[in-house]
Amino acid sequence: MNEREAMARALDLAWRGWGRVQPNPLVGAVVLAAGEAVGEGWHAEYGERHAEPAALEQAGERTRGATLLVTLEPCAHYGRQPPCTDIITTSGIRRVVAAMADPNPIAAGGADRLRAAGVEVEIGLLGQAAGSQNASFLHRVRDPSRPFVGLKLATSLDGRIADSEGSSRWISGEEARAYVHWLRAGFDAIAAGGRTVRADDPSLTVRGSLQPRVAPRRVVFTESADLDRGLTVVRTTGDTPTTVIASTTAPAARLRELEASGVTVLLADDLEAALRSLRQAGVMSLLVEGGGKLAGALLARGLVDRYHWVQSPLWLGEGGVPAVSGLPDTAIANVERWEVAERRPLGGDTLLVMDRRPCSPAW
Ligand code: AOF
Ligand code: ZN
Repeated sequence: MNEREAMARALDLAWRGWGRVQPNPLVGAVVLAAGEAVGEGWHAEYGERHAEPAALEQAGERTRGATLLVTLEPCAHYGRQPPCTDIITTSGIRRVVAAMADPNPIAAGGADRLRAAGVEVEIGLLGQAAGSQNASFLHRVRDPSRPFVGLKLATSLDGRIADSEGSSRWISGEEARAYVHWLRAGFDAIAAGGRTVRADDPSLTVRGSLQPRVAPRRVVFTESADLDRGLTVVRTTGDTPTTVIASTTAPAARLRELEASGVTVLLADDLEAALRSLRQAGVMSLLVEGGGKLAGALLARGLVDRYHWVQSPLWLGEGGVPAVSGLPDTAIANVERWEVAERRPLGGDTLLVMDRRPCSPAW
């Protein structure tokens, strides 16, 4: 195994923390000695042991003179965990390769500390992939104005999210649904627009094999606050908290009724203000699952960072509900092209993950 392969393995290991470590980063580490991976580690649980000491412990005595590959620059601070730099320098590791620098100012500086202790350090191997994997963490550190916003839509080949009768159930297959539950587990909140909630009565909960450390809260964007008390997201707010974002002009009686049901109400007159209040309320990442109006409004304002598109092999026709509505026309000469982060089959469906901007890592 060479260093690049070991870093690719470290990136794979880091995914094991998905759903368990946010808002902290996904981190994986591999100890490479004489071309062999002798230790593997990952950050498994928020606030608990970092990836580096986990990999070093597995390598035992074989850390002497070995190389440590890690997806993020080792931390140099006392947080919930002691500094990884100290553990690395006493382990006998000779060389550290990090995929990206730590953008977190409190923990950064690890590379310099290691170099001062005589360890060789290189930063940047598979940096783009590491930045993409930790897009939400990078966003949290760099942009305090709103959460990282993911948009997930399952559409027909003709770009519809529901048939002409408004039914959106079962567009995608079993594997795509399992993916969505896995995806939800890694976000702080799952959102939908009021129309979708009224039409589909979704539960917006995580029901896959991955149990998130904290169940994402549900968020409904509805200017009118017109949500019946019998709707699942309202009825079950005691189990999984629901936040309703309504306009300041929404009827006060409706707002009181929702609050009496245990729902948190936030008032905002535009999407930017709505996202700002969510961030202030501790939502670092938000997964929006439709409908087409909310998706279009967010996209039109440049408020979507990543698009998870599940494309299903069927046609729904002219009367079907468009996946995205209200996007302003753009001439081809002026379009912004999105960056493909991932594409793969999900059973008979196809997943495409795209970023509005490349997630440039920090170094
Ligand atoms: C992690 N897991 O494997 C690494 C991290 O509060 P602490 O001590 O857990 O420190 C969190 C910071 O440490 C985090 O924001 C990141 O900058 C750095 N590295 N964090 O949670 C890890 N290596
Ligand atoms: Zn650390």
